Amino acid sequence: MSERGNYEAIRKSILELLDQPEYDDGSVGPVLVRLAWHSAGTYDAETDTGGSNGAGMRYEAEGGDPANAGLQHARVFLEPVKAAHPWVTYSDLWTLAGCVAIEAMGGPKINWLPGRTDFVDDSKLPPRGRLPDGAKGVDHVRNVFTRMGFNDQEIVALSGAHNLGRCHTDRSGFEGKWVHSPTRFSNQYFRLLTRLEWKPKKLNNGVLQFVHVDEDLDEGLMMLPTDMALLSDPGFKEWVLLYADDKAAFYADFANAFAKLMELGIQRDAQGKVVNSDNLKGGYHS
Ligand code: ZEM
Repeated sequence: MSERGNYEAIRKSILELLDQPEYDDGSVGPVLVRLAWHSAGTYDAETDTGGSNGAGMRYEAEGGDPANAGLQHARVFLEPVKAAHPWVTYSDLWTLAGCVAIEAMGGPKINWLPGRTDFVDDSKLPPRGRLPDGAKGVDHVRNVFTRMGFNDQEIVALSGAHNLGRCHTDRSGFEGKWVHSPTRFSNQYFRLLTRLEWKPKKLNNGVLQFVHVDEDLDEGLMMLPTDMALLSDPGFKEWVLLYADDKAAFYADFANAFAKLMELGIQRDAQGKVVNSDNLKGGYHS
């Protein structure tokens, strides 16, 4: 029997590559989550452009967006999975990898559905600059995520992904991790955001971030200006406070919001079959 359509086999292959002792904090999970998010986060609800369909990051127009710096590492890690299961589309692989990584790192189960296409529909290509800029503030964060179709509660829940991974000076200009255990999904990001004292610090490269200075630690923790923005707006702050206190609420809301993120721009019929992946006019195949 053909393996085509056996997404359990894909999940297994992804799980097997997550632990990489030489890479960052020992797992490629965080950067896979970021790949999934950036593949989908270009979506614009009004024009129905962008989103994970098409896996546009394979091409320079989207892959070369400075916001996507570093994500080539995530794509390279997934190449053996694609090679072992050539029938899976990149757009399904990247989104599924993010979900599998979240679950494997102790996060909630994400409802993920297959069916994305790798056909690139030129009329759906997102311009650069659709992804959020960590140096900005409240209005920017709200505008970018409202454009995708998210409300304040969903924006804050999604931001809890910064419990995972770290910033790399050579990718974004920011440096450091948000929590001490960056390969373990939890609500620690919200707890630290609300309970520690954060001070602005200008890095040698001129980039401004926020740090918690702890003399007992070799390495301090960090927050982006956009993370701090979640505290300075009442509409965001109420959710930050809730998620700091209520891990179960965070897990449930994160799972819903991340599943919704992975579905942006994907239209399905009542049976869950994608209806806008076939017969794309003017598309080309990888
Ligand atoms: Zn992030 N993110 N992000 N994010 N992100 C980084 C890293 C990671 C913003 C942002 O500028 C940055 C969401 C929202 C927002 C992850 C997941 C999700 C980095 C560091 C920056 C600068 C990149 C580097 O240097 O490698 C901004 C401004 C956001 C909204 C306002 C959402 C939503 C996410 C998923 C649901 C993850 C997992 C990482 C860690 C990546 C890694 O390589 O470790």
